[in-house]
Parts: sequence; structure tokens; C-alpha cells
Amino acid sequence: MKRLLITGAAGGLGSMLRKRLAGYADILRLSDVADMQAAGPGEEVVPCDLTDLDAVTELVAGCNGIVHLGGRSIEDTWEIILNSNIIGTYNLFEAARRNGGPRIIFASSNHAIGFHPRSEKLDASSPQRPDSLYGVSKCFGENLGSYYWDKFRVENVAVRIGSCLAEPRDRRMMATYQSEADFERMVKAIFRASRVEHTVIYGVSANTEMWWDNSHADFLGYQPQDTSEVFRDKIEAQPPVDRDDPAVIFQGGGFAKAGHFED
Ligand code: NAI
Ligand code: 15L
Repeated sequence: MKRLLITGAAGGLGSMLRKRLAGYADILRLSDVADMQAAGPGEEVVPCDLTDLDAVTELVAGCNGIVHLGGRSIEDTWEIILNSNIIGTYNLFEAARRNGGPRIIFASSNHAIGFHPRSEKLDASSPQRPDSLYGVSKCFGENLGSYYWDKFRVENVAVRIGSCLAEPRDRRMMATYQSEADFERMVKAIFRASRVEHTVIYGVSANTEMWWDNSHADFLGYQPQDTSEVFRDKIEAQPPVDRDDPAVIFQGGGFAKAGHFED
């Protein structure tokens, strides 16, 4: 990989990936609207607002791969979701098309399917069931990926990330947890794969409690090595949950339970 672009590079996953992917590409191009640390060796820091198509087109020029993490990462007002996630993700895919179609990893989210009950096991063919405007924006990004592959042959993988954090914070995350090391493995597998077309995959570790089946995406070669089970005792020490609570019934947890942001 000659030049790899990471959007959302100032954020949680972006700064984690910046460290983990040091030396992976000849150049890591790091972009965000928020402040980022100055460029180190093998890095370029290119501030950019994803809502500006011309700027994003320039940002993507010369890149051979993109990890698109930039955007609002939780529920928010329609205006913020519309600008950062819907317009921003459109601009990113369109900029890629204009620049010869580098492969894109799109950070989708489990909240694209968050209104499925936890009792259901899902795979990539399960219908989208967003639990928030945020989740709706991730469905849009996934569908954009399908369209840009079918019409323009821009290869992309939409990763329905579960909870990629240093460790799970609650019982729900025992199922949704993806370790940072597994996230790195997944990103590398996606760029190593000979062909990805448009693929949807769940970003999750090899947890014992599992709601998502990734077997359709085995060809990508993502083999998670970590599991949430190592945190079991710590999580079981938390107070018991109410099984009738919508935040416990649905896969999206609190996102499914929360009210509408505009009310
Ligand atoms: P984060 O909120 O820490 O980082 C997102 C970054 O995007 C921020 O630094 C922000 O400044 C930037 N951004 C927002 N609007 C922008 C705009 N208009 N132009 C340029 N940059 C903009 O989020 P985090 O946790 O690092 O997540 C990264 C991506 O992964 C997000 O798209 C999120 O929705 C997705 N994701 C993350 C999960 C996780 O467990 N961390 C789970 C599921 C999805
Ligand atoms: C997400 O999509 C969010 O970006 C992240 O902050 C976590 O809340 C995660 O989902 C989750 O569902 O745990």
C-alpha cells in the first residue's frame, strides 16, 4: 500500500489505528476536522471537513486505500447526522470514484441493525433495522457502498462495528466487543483480500456470546483472535439487568431505547 487515508483520524478508532498502522503503508494520510498531532515519519496530516466535496476530492487524490471513520459516532440532531454522516459519506465515495476508485472500508455500525432483538442471529443478508438517525445514516452509507460497487466498481467493505473499545463496559458488550487488535487484523485482511466488491461484515471479536454470523465474509480472511470472555468476571460483578428493558431486548441497547433527538 502506497498511501492509505484515514478519515476521522483524531477520534478514538482513528488515533488507535494511526498507532497500529504505523509503517503499514508508505504514507498514512490522516484527516479530520478536529486537531490532530503533527505528522510523524511516514505520515501526512491533512485537515478536511467531509461536508466539502471539492476538499474531499483533493484529500482522496493519490490514495490507494481509505478507512472512512470520520463522522458523528453517536445519535445527534438531524442536521449534524445529515452533514457529517450522510453528506460526508456521499462526498467520500464520490471523491473515491473521481480518483480511480481506491478500496474503501466504511465504518458502519451495529446500530444499522440495532432494532433486531438479541434473540435473533443475524448475517449480512438480514434486513437493516436502524435504531436511531445515526443508524439510518449507517444504512445509507452501506447502500451507497452497494451502489458505488454496482455502478462504478468502487470496491468497499461496510463494517458493522460492534463495540471497539479497550474493554467491554457492560453485559451487552460481551456480545458486541471487538478488541483493538482484532480491528487492526480486520482492516489488514480487507486490504489484503484480492477482491472484495461490496461486502458487509460484522466488526466483532471471537466472543462466546455471538449475535452475528460472518461466514459469508470468510473469503476476506478476517480471523479474530480475541474474546470478551477474559472480562467476564468483571462484567458479571455489575448489577443484574432488567430483561424487559428495551435497552436489553434490542441489539442496539441504549440507542434503541433512547427518544428521538429532535423532541
Ligand atoms: P469518534 O467520534 O471518536 O471519531 C469520529 C471523528 O470524526 C472525530 O474525530 C470527528 O472530529 C470526526 N468528524 C466528525 N464530523 C466530521 C466532518 N464533518 N469532517 C471531518 N471529520 C469529522 O468515533 P470513533 O469511536 O473513533 O468511531 C469512528 C467511526 O466508527 C465512526 O464513524 C463511528 O460511527 C464508527 N463506529 C465506531 C464504533 C466504536 O465502537 N468505536 C462502533 C460502531 C461504529
Ligand atoms: C457505535 O456505533 C458507537 O460509535 C460507539 O460509541 C459505541 O456506542 C458502539 O456503537 C456500541 O454499540 O457499543
